Amino acid sequence: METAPDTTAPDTTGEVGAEPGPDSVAPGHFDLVVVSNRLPVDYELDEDGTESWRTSPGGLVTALEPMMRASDGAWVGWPGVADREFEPFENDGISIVPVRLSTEDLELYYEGFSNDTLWPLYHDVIASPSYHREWWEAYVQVNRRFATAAAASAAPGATVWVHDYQLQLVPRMLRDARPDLVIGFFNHIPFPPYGIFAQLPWRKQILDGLLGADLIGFQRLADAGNFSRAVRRLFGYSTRGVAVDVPSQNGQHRRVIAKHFPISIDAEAYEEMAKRPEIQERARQIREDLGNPKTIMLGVDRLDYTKGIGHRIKAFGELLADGTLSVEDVTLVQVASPSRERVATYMQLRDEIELAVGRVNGDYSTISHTAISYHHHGYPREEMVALYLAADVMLVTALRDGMNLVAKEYVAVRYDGDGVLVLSEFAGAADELKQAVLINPHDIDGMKASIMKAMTMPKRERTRRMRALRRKVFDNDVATWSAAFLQTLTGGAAVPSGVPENLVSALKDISSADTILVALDFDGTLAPHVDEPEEARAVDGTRDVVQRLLDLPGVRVAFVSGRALVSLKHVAEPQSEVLLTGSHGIEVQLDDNGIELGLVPAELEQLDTLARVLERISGPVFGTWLEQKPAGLALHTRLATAQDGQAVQREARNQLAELLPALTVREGKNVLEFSVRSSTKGDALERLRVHTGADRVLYAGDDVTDEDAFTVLGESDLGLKIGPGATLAGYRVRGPKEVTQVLALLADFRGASQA
Ligand code: GDG
Repeated sequence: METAPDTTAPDTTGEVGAEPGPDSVAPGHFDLVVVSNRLPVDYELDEDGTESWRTSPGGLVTALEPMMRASDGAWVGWPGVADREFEPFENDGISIVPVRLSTEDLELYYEGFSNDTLWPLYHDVIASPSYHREWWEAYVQVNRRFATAAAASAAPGATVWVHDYQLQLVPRMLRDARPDLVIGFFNHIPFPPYGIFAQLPWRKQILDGLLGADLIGFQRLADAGNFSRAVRRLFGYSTRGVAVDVPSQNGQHRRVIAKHFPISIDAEAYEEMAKRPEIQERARQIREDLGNPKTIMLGVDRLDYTKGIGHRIKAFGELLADGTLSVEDVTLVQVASPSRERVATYMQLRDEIELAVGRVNGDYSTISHTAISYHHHGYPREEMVALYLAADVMLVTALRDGMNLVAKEYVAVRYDGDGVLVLSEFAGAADELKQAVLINPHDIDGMKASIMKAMTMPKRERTRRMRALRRKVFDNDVATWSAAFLQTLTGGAAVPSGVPENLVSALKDISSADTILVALDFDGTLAPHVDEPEEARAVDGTRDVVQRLLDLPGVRVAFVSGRALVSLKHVAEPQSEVLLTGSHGIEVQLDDNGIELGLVPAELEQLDTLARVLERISGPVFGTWLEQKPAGLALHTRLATAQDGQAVQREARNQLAELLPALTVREGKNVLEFSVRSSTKGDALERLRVHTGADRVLYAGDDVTDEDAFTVLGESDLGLKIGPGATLAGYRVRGPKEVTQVLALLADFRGASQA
């Protein structure tokens, strides 16, 4: 049973310590600011006392580097050494803004709250999360420090991209201090189902912290769903598809998008390394050093309990024990790179894994053949690539993993089209890499059978699967990932003119549907915005191209506007076959030409009550009058004295709040508008889809209210955003002129496909 949401506002962050807030700093001058716990550079101190900075070549840096350089970017984060203050500096074309962390911060905020509370909680409580109020307070304080550094770096109107679970409060802190910023957040780890998330004593503060962002990115569709559900349960905010409407103080809503953006790797760089002769030589060498077994299996993980290393060793040990595998034929290479070594659970895990490895090796290794070649080290990237090349079977058996980049790296390296990937369903990568051998790591017998399947898979099948996997990884590499995120977040600062190539292909594709509905917003989409709404007119050529579409069989055209229909008809002068919806879907004019409100009996009854109450209140007061509105009434007080006007409005509000609490009320200058129906362009579009029975829909719009329509589009529909700004639409053009070009192309393709 759903419990009633508790809608009391959370105490976002609490007043903790004397940390200066982000609102007390002056803006900086960077247009793009990335914020992550760790900087992309490590501080190093040589034995002879020389200090230096070494770039840590993570995927994120590779992905963001070109954009950071192009747009005057800064990176805010911790440089990896405690208790040291560093001035901002420039490294390889990127400005680096170091944030200081004390030894105590590391213990409480990082090892404690981040890695011993949030990490296990967000990974299905595989290990028990610890909850300590002291850790939480440190988390708040350190988040505030990151937010302050980001606020001090960001130029007015800049874009700030915050990364990962260590910094979930930063978006809200930043928004409160700097409402001018465009704020994105990406969660690299899973977001847990509500039943688990609800354990967190500070669950509301965390959600509220994240909702400070304009866009919250997750790895999987399921993660974004879990987040939206938590928001509904805890705050009662309305969510629709990927959109979350967060009430703001002025009675309006701020729209936050929570959507999945599966992260990836720099696939080409991995392939390029794999092709280097010295790395291929190294792969051969590894094989030889292992005694040239028939099959090399490989596991590469941070030594973490989420990675299922123990389950993997158990399955492998049992295959040796029951004689299915022989140590002469197979070796498992396990790289377990050191991780979080000061957290107790990780110390214990290391003991457990090394005990298990020791047991298997003790029982089955021979002098010439080691069952498990185990390495508790970090290796250079070149060595990892050589290992991937040498491995016939790659084992990724995570119990829960946001994405798992190792799986994608293995695929990128195998340009020879060989090698088999065994992949856990519980890794985010499984959503995309469906041609891997997918396993449930909890099912040891199932995993053993899958390992055998991988080992004995015929070459043809191996190649077929690997080819498909490679296409996936190369089509969505890390550059595509970051571009998609930033594009959704900012809409691209400037939208180029013309019709982009991918939109042309999408138009060609949609043109062959049996029936198409072309639904178009008017202001800003067909007509440029003007100061006087009644003077808006569609750009030249619109009428002709709409006529061309209307003349084609199986094509319906609709205008979907926020204007009242009377006004829409006045400015758009639509042909009679054009279907119309106005007032955000409250008014509808379909083929029968009559304006229809589609009010249900309960709404008609409310309308009656509304009219009665307003007439009674306003009737005796000079200078007030009522105006009929679609699905409601407006109470005008412009010609009454200020005192009378206010009294009438107050009385109307009070009585109606009691009698008809579900009414929508909009306040204008000397006017109060009451409506019995709240409707969106999404509702309008769904109505039109049913009416026309269209198989596929093209919807074009420029405004935030058009996002409601984009939300209801399906996979095979086409959403077209006009102009810049965050959007759910898959395509974008600059302005109304481009819209006529788009419609003309659609008419051309449709005409050609029908010919
Ligand atoms: C988190 C999420 C998500 C490992 N050992 C060595 C080494 N590695 C590299 C791998 C890979 C990376 O570290 C590990 O990435 P994963 O994705 O596998 O896992 P997490 O560290 O847990 O990362 C995860 C990721 O964030 C990104 O969003 O996919 O789900 O948990 O690149 O190659 N690299 C080198 N030597 C090693 O010994 N050079």
